[in-house]
Amino acid sequence: MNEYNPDGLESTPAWLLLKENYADVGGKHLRELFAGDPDRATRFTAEGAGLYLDYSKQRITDETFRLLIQLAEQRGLRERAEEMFSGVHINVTEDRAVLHTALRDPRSVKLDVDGQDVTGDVNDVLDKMAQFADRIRSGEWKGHTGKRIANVINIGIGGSDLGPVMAYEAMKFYSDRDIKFEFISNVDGTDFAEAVLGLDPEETLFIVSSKTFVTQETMTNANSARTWILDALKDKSAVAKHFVAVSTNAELVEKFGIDTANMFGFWDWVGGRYSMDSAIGLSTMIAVGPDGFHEMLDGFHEMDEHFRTTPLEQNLPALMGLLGVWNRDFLGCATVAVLPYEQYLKRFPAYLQQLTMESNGKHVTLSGKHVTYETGPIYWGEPGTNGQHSFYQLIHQGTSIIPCDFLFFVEPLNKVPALDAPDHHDLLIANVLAQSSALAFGKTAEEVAAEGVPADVVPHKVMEGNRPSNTVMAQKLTPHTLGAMIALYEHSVFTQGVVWGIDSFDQWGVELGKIMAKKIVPVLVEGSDDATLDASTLMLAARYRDGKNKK
Ligand code: G6Q
Repeated sequence: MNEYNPDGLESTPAWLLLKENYADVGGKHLRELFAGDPDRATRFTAEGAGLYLDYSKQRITDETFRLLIQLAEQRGLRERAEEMFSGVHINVTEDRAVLHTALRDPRSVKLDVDGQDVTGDVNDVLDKMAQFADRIRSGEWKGHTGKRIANVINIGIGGSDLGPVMAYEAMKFYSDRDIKFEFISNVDGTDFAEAVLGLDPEETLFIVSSKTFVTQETMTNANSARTWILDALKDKSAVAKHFVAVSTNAELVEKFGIDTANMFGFWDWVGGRYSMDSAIGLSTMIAVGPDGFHEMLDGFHEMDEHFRTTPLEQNLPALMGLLGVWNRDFLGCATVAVLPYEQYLKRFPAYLQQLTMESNGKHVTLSGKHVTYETGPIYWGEPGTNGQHSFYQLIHQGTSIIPCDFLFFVEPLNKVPALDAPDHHDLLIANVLAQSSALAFGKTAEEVAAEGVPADVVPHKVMEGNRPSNTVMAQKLTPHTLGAMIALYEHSVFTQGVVWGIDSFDQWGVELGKIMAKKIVPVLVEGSDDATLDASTLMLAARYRDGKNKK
């Protein structure tokens, strides 16, 4: 294999040919593409790990498809993926391996990286988590006063929060309904106050989830939680019964007062946004049980294997990643809407925002050169059908093209009777199919006029169409399909990062704001001066202080 050149994208032969291809395809309408090639609805599909992808409504031809596959080959996607799976330090700026895939390897896999028995260590933690989860679920673990735990609260932020919240919501149907789950992330005290409102401290367990155990928001919330417990239970030794930690920092965990026997570890090769299937998923495991958690890991692993071994032409994450590059760099689409037609996936778009945008929101290549093309798009979305009654207007008739990912399941988890009315689920699916079709094919002025619409209103009712979308379909939302779906996006993000030549695994962009917040605290609290701060910030801080003093 040629050595990977992060800066070589624009001289890659397939990239140059894609430019020519865009000159031809860019002006074509999906109506025209389908009329000339109805078979594309069966040809532009792929299946793997229980997921079915229809990308026939993307604005591509066979030639575009062929060139995108060549692009992946010429950018060394396969080889880079092998490097990731085998523990090469592909997170270059932090000099770290990127091994979230090892979190879901079967026990039989042998993987030693940098002198560590990775699979062995992963399984030791999983076993320890399972024992603990069982003790909470069975009521064997008691609080300080002997009551069983009825409330589990995860305290964490970013990668130590979004995965656990999303997974809990997504698998609520399978969760233990006798335990109430809450998630505290924001340093805004309201988040804490509302989460503990009405809860009995004697029945509450806090999981402090922080890889570093220094994150300002998490440690502030953890301190409030300790105060809340101690105010009620009046005994320092209660902390050991009401707090456990998920972290890589045993020293600080101990200093906080948590028994390190109740600390669940992970490693620096698990990035925050890739950590929900590590010990960060402890709340998830308590909710769905060790079996449910392992079923989810199996789903992740099946997609990992699909990504690793399936030819690129049929490879779901590679295809989704490449189509994303096409839409971003050739069609010029700045955002992607993720639209799950599944209420339980209501936090999935928020989770994907971090996964995709923190990973691929980068402006330099691995070698530090400024990119001369667009990288990660903005991801956003809401569950269907709610979005249809708000922002879909802009997707249909606005001036920006917004590619959409529609997600849905054949079997509903809740069959709700609706006598004398069509079935909820049939209606839900009719809506998702209607939306992707309307977006692709639209409605011409002639079609609108033929309905007797007055001439002056016709332009307002024209739907231009030609809005691209993917549709991802699975039989049923289970822990397994959830795992496969998350891995699908993880590897699609990876694919794009390889094409763009960027480091998808660092996040330097979030650091500066954190450092500045620390500097601003004394200005607000003590009124101290800081000549390094800008005039606007100092004015706002002064006004805040005045307001505080007026209370
Ligand atoms: C994710 C990021 C970030 C991180 C949080 C929490 O990839 O690294 O979102 O997860 O800043 O960090 P801690 O787990 O260290 O508290």
